[in-house]
Amino acid sequence: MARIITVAAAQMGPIQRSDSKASVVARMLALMEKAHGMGANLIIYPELALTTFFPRWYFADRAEADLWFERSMPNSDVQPLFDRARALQMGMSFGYGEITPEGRHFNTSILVDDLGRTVGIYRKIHLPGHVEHDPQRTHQHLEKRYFEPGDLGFPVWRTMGGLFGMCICNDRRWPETYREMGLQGVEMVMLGFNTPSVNSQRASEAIEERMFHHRLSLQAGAYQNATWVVAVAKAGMEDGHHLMGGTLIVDPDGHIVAELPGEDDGVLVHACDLDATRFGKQTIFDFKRHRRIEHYGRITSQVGTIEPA
Ligand code: CDV
Repeated sequence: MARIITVAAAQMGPIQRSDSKASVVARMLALMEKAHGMGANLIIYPELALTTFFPRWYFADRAEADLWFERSMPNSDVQPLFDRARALQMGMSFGYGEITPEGRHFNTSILVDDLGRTVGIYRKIHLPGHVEHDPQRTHQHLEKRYFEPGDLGFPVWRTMGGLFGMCICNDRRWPETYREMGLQGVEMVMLGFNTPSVNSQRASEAIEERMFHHRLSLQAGAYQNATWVVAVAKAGMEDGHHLMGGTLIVDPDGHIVAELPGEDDGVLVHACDLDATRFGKQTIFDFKRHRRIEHYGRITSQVGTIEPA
């Protein structure tokens, strides 16, 4: 029997530094209405969906960046999203900068179920970039300055009739991300991303190459863990810096089943059968039968490469 969740990957075009949060929320609401009209019961927005990708801006005084962060979730700015999603009985996930009551900073995504209840949050673990201003780069990527690595691991939640997990942008390039969730039986991994179309340390790298690595990572993660993967871009020319698109949905066999062209606000909807994860999980990636953890010690005991003498 099929267990269908009709998912909407809600790509967002650029958000300029000068854009108000109200205007961004209005755009997200318009995407939600469109997704509902297309039959979706879960909508996923990008990483840092409420603001421009602010880690490209260097503030000598770190606290000046705090204006980009949310001190509570939900809050009055985003309440219309929560209200409308609940009225439409639509689950929802989006990314935002989080400041905790203790003043800690995270790059976070929230998952809300179709009854409007917060299921959980995920805090980005693989933070790319650097801490200090780097004049060698074509542009700054200061995630390591503004966020600390997530402290919640990679949780998977049983909700909305399935097993759901989240990761954020650079996390998608790391096999450990998917395997941590795969070991909890994940059936759908949701992620948002802001990926510059230029490699700040290798200007010759073509956007096609960056798109190739994006697809490769998502497809491998889906196949090797027999899970759906839904990846949602913030795209286009943002504050003079270009972010690539590539919003897409991968099935549990690793095939891209839907992909959104363009770099504007747009919705990609696909009916995902969560039971399609069964075959892979019960055969070639039946972890219980086939994993050989006695040979995997380095994966958790060692960070960098140690070459043999
Ligand atoms: N927001 C990101 O995590 N971006 C990275 C870039 C810097 C490579 C990414 O993995 O897409």
